[in-house]
Amino acid sequence: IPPAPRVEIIANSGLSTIPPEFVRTESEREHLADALNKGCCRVGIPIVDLASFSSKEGRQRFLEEVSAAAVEWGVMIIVNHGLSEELIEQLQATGKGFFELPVEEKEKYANDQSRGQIQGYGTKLANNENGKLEWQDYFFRLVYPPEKTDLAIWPTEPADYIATTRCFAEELRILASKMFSILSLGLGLDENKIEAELGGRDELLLQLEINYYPCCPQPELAFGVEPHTDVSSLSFIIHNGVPGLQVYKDDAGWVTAPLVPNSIIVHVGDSLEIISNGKYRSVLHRGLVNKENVRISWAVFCEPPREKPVLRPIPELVREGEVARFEPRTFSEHLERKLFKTSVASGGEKPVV
Ligand code: AKG
Repeated sequence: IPPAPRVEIIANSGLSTIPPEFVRTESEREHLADALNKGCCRVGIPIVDLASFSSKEGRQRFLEEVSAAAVEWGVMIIVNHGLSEELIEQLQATGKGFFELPVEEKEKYANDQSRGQIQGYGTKLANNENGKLEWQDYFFRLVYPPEKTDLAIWPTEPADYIATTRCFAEELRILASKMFSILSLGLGLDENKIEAELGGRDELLLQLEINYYPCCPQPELAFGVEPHTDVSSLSFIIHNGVPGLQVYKDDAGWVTAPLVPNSIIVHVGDSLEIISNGKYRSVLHRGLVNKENVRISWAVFCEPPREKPVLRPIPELVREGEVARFEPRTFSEHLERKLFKTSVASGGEKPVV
């Protein structure tokens, strides 16, 4: 099967209307034009300052704040996260540099989805019942732990791509552990509990996806990424300063993520929702595109290993009178369930898993 046509090529071909396979159904695109024009909403995604974790006085309040954000929103924006501004700028420059290479160069790193090989440069195939495509190309790679990465297939251009990505992955791994500790303490659990349930310090994997959303002549008809929840435990998002990410909140609808300098957006994913027995919610989110600016985002998915451990609600969190809301499953089984149950979530309806 030939790879799907690269969205970058379609976008640069000078079309003033987008091909029909990118045009979303009417129900999917309800209020999409409003969302594009509206900018920020009356309620905002919680912003939390990680510096408070090490301050004695503010610590308890901080734990409650983070926990509440994960309970009520399933997403938060973190500042003072420990990654230097310089490292993030380098990450952004190398990712942008890679996508500025000619398509033929990027094709050298193409994945082969027909053989189940999703690592590499690619364009998503239809992932929904209506066969619609997303206005996006991507580069997807396992980046941590270092001994499981295959540097031979990482880009050699830009020249510092590999060094920068490795350094970023090391730093992000430290941040992920810190977030797991905070989220464990916030539920009254032992500090190491959540990370241990997800496979432990040595087993968790970090997958980096660089999402490249070209300018779109009809942004009110398309999605950069359709509504979905992440299968990961936590996902960390950095972007190039172009708005587009929206998260769904029950009482507020779709909320646009604001631009907060030097911040990282953190999503709760399905794996954490399962082990927390639904206390932390896996956030439904989507990505919009626009006419004027290319949007790039770096999403790091922190995933448990495929076959072990079994993900199940942590017994201490299933309190008396409560039921376990999720059946035990391995990560691999969860992926399979989700594939079969992908529904056309549009007006904020969360796919059932
Ligand atoms: C994903 O990669 O799963 C995303 O949702 C990307 C979010 C974004 O581009 O901000």
